[in-house]
Parts: sequence; C-alpha cells; structure tokens
Amino acid sequence: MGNSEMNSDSFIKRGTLNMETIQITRHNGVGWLKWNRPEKLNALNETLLKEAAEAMQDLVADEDVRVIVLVGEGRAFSSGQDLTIESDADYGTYLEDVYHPLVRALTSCPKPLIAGIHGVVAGAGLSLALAADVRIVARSTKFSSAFIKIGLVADAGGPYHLKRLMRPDLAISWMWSGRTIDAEQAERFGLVTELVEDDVYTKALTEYAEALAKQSPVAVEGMKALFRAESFEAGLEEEIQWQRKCGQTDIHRQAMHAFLTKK
Ligand code: T3D
Repeated sequence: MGNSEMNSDSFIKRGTLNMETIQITRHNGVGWLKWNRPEKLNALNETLLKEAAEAMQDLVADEDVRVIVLVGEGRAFSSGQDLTIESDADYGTYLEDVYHPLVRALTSCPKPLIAGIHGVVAGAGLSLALAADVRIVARSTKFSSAFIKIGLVADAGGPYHLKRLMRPDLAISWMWSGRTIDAEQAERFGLVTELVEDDVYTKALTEYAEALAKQSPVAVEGMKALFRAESFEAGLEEEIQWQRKCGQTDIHRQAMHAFLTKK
C-alpha cells in the first residue's frame, strides 16, 4: 500500500491515500473514492470491491467528510465486473460475499453520494453508479447494459435502482437488449442528474460536490433521510425529528438572525 500526503490513524484526515485498487482523497469537505485500475478501465475485482467497502465505512464515519464522490481513474468510470474471474466460481456466493457489502454501503450511505461518470460505465459498474443520489455525467459517456450479452442477470442492486429511476418497462427492455446507449439517451431515461461537456466535467463535478459540502450537514443528511422515508406517515414522523435538529443548528440560527436584522 503506497500513500502520499498521509497523516493518520485508520485512513487519513486530509490528502490522498492510494490503496492497491482505489484512491481516497479528502478535500474541502468532500471524500473522493476513485476506482484505480485504469489499465482495465476500472474493471471491478475482489480487491477493489473490498477496499471500496472499507473506504465507504471510513468516509461515512469521518465528520469532516460531508459529501462522498465516486469516480474512475483514466478513460472510464468502470467497465463492470472483471471478466478474468475464474469461470467455475459460484457467482451467487461471490455476489453475496464480495459485491453486497459495497452495494449495501453505497445504498445505505447517510451522506450525499455522487457518481461522477465519464468514458464507459458498464454492467456492475453501472449498478454501483445507480446507487448514488446524483450522477454528474460527461457528454461522451457510453452506458452499457452488458450483463445479458454474457448471459447474466443485471445484479449488484442495478435492477432495484433502475426501477426506481426510470420507467420499469424501458428499464427491463434495455437490460434485455444489452444495448450501449449514449449520455443523451441515458438522460432521457432519467439516469443523469447533470450532463456536462467533457472539457468542464471535472470542474463541474468538483464545484457541485464542494458547494453541497458547504450546506448545513444536518439539513443535507436530513433531506436525504426524508426522501427515503418508507411511507407518508413515516416521513411525517421523521421530519419532526430532523427539523427539530435543524432548528438547533448555528447555521439556521445565524441565517434567521441575519434575516431578522436585515444583515
Ligand atoms: O459476480 C457477479 O455476478 C457480478 C457480475 C457482473 C457482470 C457485469 O459486470 S457484466 C459487464 C462486464 N463488462 C463488460 O462486458 C465490458 C467489457 N469491456 C468491453 O466491452 C470493452 O473493454 C469496452 C467497450 C468497455 C471498452 O472498449 P475499448 O476498445 O475502449 O477498450 P479495450 O481495449 O477493450 O479495454 C482496455 C483494457 O481493459 C483491455 O485490456 P488489455 O487488452 O489492454 O490488457 C481490456 O481487456 C480491459 N478490460 C475492459 N473491460 C474489462 C477488462 N478487463 C477485465 N474485465 C473487464 N470488464
């Protein structure tokens, strides 16, 4: 494990840590989790999936990290499952033991989770990106529903998120086809939060994440929790708790004071 600008206990508080297959950077309230196998277009192998699950735990626990961003090094977000996996492996067990801890960590993340997507996003890489709250996408990105092409069902939580984000008939039809679509089509499908030109993609992504990190962390986290309330009544119950907490924050009190004193 190599590292740079490293300074602390489990991972680091600031700066960049390079693990074998991922890179974690903390800067201006944003925790960047970068897949780092550019020579394989960030194909997902066991080491990467395990390191990423561990990194997610650490970033969620770190009070200085207010927003988490998933990105890929090199020319792709991710080309999906590393296809050099042994073909006699039990895929069910592999999913359960290797994918699901990360998929759960992403989907249950209480902090805002952003996927910054460029180049190619395929198969299980797409499933991971769909677990994010928002997707900032470079215009030249290709979205591949590759699973069916190799005779597999869509997995890693993908079908659950697709059904939530787009019309279920369009989603299953796309998954059955194995088609690769461009970013404009993905936007029409509802998979893109912001579509940005390639030359401003990194800047736009950084600005989006850092602006979000400056908002009240209690309000941001509460908003995410309320959008996930399991029912209308549960949402009403939860908003009582969250608004009580928000009302007690300095950021809220200062904003009220500024309004009332016309500062
Ligand atoms: O256990 C489970 O159940 C989980 C299952 C999950 C299933 C899935 O994720 S299905 C999706 C699997 N992914 C794919 O089918 C995509 C495979 N890759 C491609 O079709 C192409 O690489 C791309 C269209 C994405 C890009 O093409 P291109 O021409 O721009 O690049 P390339 O030359 O094909 O790839 C560059 C290198 O990355 C190359 O390695 P090399 O020859 O230079 O040593 C290529 O083999 C490698 N690579 C790309 N994708 C993968 C990969 N290596 C392993 N696994 C990959 N998925």
